[in-house]
Amino acid sequence: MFVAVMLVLVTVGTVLFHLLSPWYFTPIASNWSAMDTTIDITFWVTGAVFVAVIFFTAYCAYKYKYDANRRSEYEPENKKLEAWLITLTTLGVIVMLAPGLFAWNEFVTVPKGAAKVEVFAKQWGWAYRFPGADGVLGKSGVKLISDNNPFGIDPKDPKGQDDILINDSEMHLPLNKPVHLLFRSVDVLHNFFVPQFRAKMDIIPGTVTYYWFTPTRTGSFDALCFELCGTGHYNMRGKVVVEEEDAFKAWLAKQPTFAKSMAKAGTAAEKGFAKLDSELAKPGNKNSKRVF
Ligand SMILES: [Cu+2]
Repeated sequence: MFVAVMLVLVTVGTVLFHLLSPWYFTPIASNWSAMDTTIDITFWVTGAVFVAVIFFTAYCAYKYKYDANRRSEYEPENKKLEAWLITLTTLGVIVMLAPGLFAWNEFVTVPKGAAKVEVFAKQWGWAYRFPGADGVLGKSGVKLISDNNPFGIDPKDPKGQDDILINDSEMHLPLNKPVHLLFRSVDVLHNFFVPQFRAKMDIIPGTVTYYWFTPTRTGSFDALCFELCGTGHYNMRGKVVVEEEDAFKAWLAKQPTFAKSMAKAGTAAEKGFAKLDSELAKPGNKNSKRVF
């Protein structure tokens, strides 16, 4: 009897703890409430099975307690019980998996007109690229990456000239506008996750992965790398600031385009060379000429 009562109390306590606990998902800030719904359904199904199994165990502990006169029964097959168990298990699995398939279908179907933004992952930080006035991201490749061109954008592609580069872990997005995030990695596997957006995706070197979402409330949200990517993984933080469209546009207008950043890098290099040349020209300097 004691064991049966304890089992029931632990079960009731566990369910109450889940229902009354203050620790749950952080409040959502995107259109992906379907993610929460699928997880809630899983909680309901697994919760019901958990309660049923433990209550049945408690019932057996009480009903079949030790009795010196009782003979044990041997029943290796019970077709009726097996049919019930298989049917119920199948139903439970379908109820848990089917809603996820609908949510996934929506997740990988990007709505027309969603604004493209590239998320650029590297050990250990984030950078971002907006497509600029033409709405198209210029061609890029890891082989083109250099000190002056950290995003590896093809300088010969005219569509890349107006691309806006955010060489910083913080990016801004406009409120209530669908965004199509495209993910590139320079080195290893990463994963871009903003808990409030309920969306995450692996970032794989050599390919471009994506997801889309619509930010539904303003605020500043932490972006985490969700794939163990090396010793600096824990510190691979980003920030997404969701704000009204005007504030977003003002922020974007302050960011440099690819053409501008290349020109700036070029001028800086020229200045550097000029300084070097004057140093070399000083009397007594053994290296009379630079060789590059
Ligand atoms: Cu990472």
